[in-house]
Amino acid sequence: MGTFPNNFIWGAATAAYQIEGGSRIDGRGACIWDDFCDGPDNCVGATGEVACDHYHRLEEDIELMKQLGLKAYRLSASWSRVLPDGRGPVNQAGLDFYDRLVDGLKDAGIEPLVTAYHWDLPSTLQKELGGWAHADLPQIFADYASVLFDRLGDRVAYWLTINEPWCIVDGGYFHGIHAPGISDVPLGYRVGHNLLRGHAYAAARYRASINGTGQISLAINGGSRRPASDEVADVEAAERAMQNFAGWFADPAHYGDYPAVMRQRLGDLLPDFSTEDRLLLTGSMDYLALNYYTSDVIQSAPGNGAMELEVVAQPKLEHTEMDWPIVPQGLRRFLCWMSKRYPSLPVYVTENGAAMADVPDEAGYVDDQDRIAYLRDHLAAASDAVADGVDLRGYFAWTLMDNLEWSLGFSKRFGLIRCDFGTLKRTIKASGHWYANVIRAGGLEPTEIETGVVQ
Ligand code: IFM
Repeated sequence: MGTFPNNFIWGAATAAYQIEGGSRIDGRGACIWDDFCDGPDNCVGATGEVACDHYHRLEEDIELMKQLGLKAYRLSASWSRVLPDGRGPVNQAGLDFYDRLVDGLKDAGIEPLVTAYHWDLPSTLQKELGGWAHADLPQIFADYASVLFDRLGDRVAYWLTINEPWCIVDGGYFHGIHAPGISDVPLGYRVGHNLLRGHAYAAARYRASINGTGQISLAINGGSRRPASDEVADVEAAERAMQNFAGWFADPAHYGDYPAVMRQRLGDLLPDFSTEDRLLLTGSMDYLALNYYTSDVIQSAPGNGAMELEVVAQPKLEHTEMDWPIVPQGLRRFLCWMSKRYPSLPVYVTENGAAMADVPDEAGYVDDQDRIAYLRDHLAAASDAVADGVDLRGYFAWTLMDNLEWSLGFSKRFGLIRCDFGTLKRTIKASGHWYANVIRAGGLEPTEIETGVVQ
């Protein structure tokens, strides 16, 4: 088993809507998740109005990051906190919050990685323009991102434009289970297209800006797609599934267009990029930012959808509270597949973690050995990928603290730190202490690797 390179960046990640709260104060405008969670059946009764109240507790939270020994922290900015209507005048109080956060992190020796858009579109843009379906959204997004680059870019060296465009389309536009709650497949592909254009425009603006000396990318969620058998049809179906999943967004952001198999099979559902858009997209990722939770097994299924495949259940594997099979070696395969298809880009795992059925003791302490096992086995798989030649430079655990898991409200806990949503008290879990040791040691102890399972 391999180890991790020197200067490996050990981090943890969060997102604005999931932790900040303070949704109606200091000039913040509403976002589509505020609206979505107002719908009685959408977020199991939860809203982001308070969440972890990070907006009022950022000093305390940075102190906790220091206790974990984090080298980096991935945060996202709330667009409607910075620009309440999505465009127009800047809300200085909102921008000041991120300025203080970045300063606090730098003072603590923690490298900030800032995501400009983690799903919380300003409501006004949804109501007035129809959100990301509108052809002008990419430019409006780039204008917003530039406000962040100008104000924070002197201290922030790592940027992500957009988090998980696949999830935005799949949850928000194919299945209607995420904001804005629409089920319209052709519209979803248009939205995906505009997300890619928005990423490209923002990346170009960053690189042209005075602060544009760092690295910028977009976070792609994915996993491996293993064939159910050695049959050629299954092997080809699994490869199609990979290209249709991670390749959907990574191919355009690296090569300037969708994978050929998507063009062939989806036809008119995929809009064309203009020549200018292709040029801006090509090479628009300075690094691969990969979010990983689980992997699928795929078999060929002639006639089943455009991709003619189906997912085979993996009942023998343990599942997390999200009902996602636990497949550590899928991370290794995913990292290898991505770095082969998009060579010469450094790789960061920008999210990885597990929702578990945490049971706190009376003091709020959680002895989450199941989460430790998940993280340990995934880190072992990541170190295998390093040994395979993947240029892996960092890993961000999802997530720093329990938070609002979107339409599942506060019912799913992924945190290294427990947040009591009644009192807002934070308590570092066993997994947080364990991760602090990993960071201190620069990797897993050999004895821990030996206990890892292989899937
Ligand atoms: O909580 C989410 C995060 O916002 C995006 N990636 C997946 C996580 C777990 O579902």
